[in-house]
Amino acid sequence: MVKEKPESVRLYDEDGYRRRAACICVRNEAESEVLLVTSSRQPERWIVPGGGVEPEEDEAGAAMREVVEEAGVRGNLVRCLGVFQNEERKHRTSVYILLVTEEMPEWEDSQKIGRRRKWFPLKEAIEELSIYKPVQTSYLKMLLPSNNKLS
Ligand code: O81
Ligand code: MG
Repeated sequence: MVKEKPESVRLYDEDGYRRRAACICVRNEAESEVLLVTSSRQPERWIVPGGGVEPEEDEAGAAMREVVEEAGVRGNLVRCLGVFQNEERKHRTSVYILLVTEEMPEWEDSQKIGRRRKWFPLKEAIEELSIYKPVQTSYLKMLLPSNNKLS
């Protein structure tokens, strides 16, 4: 299903959920620091960069495009964490881990809307998101050592 919105096209899955993709940008292989960006609507709040999948791109491509636009970083996709549903907002986000290799000094959203980016220790990022973005909090928690060590 396709629906137009002023600046881009929104795509929906077969259940009517808007399709989104996002990257948890990590600074090193330990995945102990993550990059958050400021909210477009509430610039004092921090969020995981991501956004709507556009026509003729797949989820991984959308995730990498969104972090270039919103956070001004590039890197290598490490793995997909899964698809996370926001029941209240009716969207589903495919979430990837991106190991950052390049931080651009200026990027689309820094210039257009003054969006900022900042590295946070994982635990602090979880705290920042826990009030306003419970679904984003749930996927960041998957990076906690207690959740991803074998043994
Ligand atoms: O543009 C969120 C936007 C906002 C989201 C959604 C995000 O108007 P949109 O639907 O495109 O805005 O709204 P919901 O209701 O779909 O979740 O969340 P909210 O809670 O502020 O309404 O704003 P933010 O997380 O910044 O507070 O994110 P963005 O404007 O910062 O990107 O848009 P999106 O990320 O899904 O889509 P695009 O493709 O990035
Ligand atoms: Mg977005």
